[in-house]
Amino acid sequence: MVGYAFMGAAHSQAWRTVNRVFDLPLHVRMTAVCGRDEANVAAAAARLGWQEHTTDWRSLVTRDDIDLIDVCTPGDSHAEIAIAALAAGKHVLCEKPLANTIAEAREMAAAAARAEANGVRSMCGFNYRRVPAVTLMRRMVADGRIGEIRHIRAVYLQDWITDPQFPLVWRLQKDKAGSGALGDIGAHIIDLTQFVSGQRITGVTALTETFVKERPLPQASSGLSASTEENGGSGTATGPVTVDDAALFLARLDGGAIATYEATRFATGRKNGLRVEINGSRGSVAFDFERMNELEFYDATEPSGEQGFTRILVTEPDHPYLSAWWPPGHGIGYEHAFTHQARDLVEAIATGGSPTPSFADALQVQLVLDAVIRSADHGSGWTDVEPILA
Ligand code: SOE
Repeated sequence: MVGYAFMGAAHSQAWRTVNRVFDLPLHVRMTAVCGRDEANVAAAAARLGWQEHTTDWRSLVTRDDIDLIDVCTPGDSHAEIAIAALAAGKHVLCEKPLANTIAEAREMAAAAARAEANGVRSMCGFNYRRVPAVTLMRRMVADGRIGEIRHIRAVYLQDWITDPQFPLVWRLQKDKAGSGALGDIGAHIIDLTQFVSGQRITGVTALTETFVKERPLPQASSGLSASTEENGGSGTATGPVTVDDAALFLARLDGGAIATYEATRFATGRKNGLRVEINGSRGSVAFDFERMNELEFYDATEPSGEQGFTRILVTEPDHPYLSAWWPPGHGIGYEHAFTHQARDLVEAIATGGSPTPSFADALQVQLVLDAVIRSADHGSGWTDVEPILA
């Protein structure tokens, strides 16, 4: 694994757990973790359960005793690491968004397609697909339970940078992150809604905003937390925020649905408010991450007078992934989606399956992000999503 902050910790938890919960044909050995700082990566290896640590990711991709590289770094290094790993015949799991630019994402998808022909698998880490309620939502939509899809309404709301004194961490720098709320959390709802609806976004009209344009430089940061103080002194230097704080857009999808999307880190009081509602000709489904063990379902074919949103408790052995966990009615949490992701990837590697979302799927999300940015840059004009086969 390369990188060990928030996502690295979540992925490590998954790798530690996956064989203890799921019966899989392969056993995961957590061989080595890589980071830039020797002391910090050594501590991370001990804390997260990796056998070795290194500061040189290139040494990992050429090792014979390593089969899979898990890329948990900021977006600016995804392409280089993932392409080198694929070329060396290693399976790759890469965090989202796939890359910082369309050019990089295209190169990564091409590298993945070449490697796939040699039995090498790759997957992009859109973890929310593997929340059981979301997987169930997709199944119900595919089974026609809500009929023809008309509306998709998706928001991803956080508030961790509302304080203007919150430092300029890498997620607020375009050269490191590619974009702001759009790529970090907007990418999740783009992927999730396309996954659940089975439709793809073809065009958008968008608006982005950066509310706080200058922030204190961080002295130390890890994951989503950072400090502006070092050795007891307070940092005074500031730097420009080069990404969006919020991104809103309308979209059309290829199956006829129309959609609204909102991604922001300025929704005061909303911590991880990912909510998706889909309205169809026969009913509706709605998911809210803050109630992640539930799915709301409205069946418009029920007799009138008996209709109403039903709360399905997605905690039963019949539900996706859940027979491996706790007895009926005992819920799961954020980290489980990562374990399910690890499970699906390991199984695909073992059985020769094609894991999803593939790098090509993640490239398509990247093309939507790019259309949103182009639309916002041109006064919200209607902008087509570039076709995947350019
Ligand atoms: C920060 O906004 C973040 O950690 C994202 O990077 C993750 O993808 C999301 O799952 C939670 O929030």
